Amino acid sequence: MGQTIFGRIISGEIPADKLLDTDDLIAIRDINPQAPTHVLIIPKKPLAGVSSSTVKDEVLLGRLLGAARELAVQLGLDKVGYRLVINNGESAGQSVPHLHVHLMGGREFSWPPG
Ligand code: DGP
Repeated sequence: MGQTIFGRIISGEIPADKLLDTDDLIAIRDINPQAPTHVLIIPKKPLAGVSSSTVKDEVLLGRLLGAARELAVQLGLDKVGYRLVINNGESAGQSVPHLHVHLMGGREFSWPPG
């Protein structure tokens, strides 16, 4: 897989507003926020999406949700609620083919999402 914009942010080539940087993931503010708080949690491993992961990635997949949980506390969203989204594939709205979890909060969300 070629380098995506997230790969270039992970390598430091492109700057981003980073909230977290661990051995296996980063969290950055979304450049085009869909909520007052909108953070992307991105594994450093360049998986294109959930569909590209395997059973070997399950610890990493769990870490993405664990990071979301911790960030939600740090950002004051845990008590009021927040939405986690993973778009998998273009028809689902995925525009960057590097797995990422959207953490959004600070407004009301409707369901179904449309
Ligand atoms: P998705 O559509 O699920 O693939 O989400 C991709 C998100 O990535 C979208 O909400 C906008 C965000 N994004 C795209 N390019 C950049 C960038 O260069 N920097 C940051 N911080 N976010 C970006």
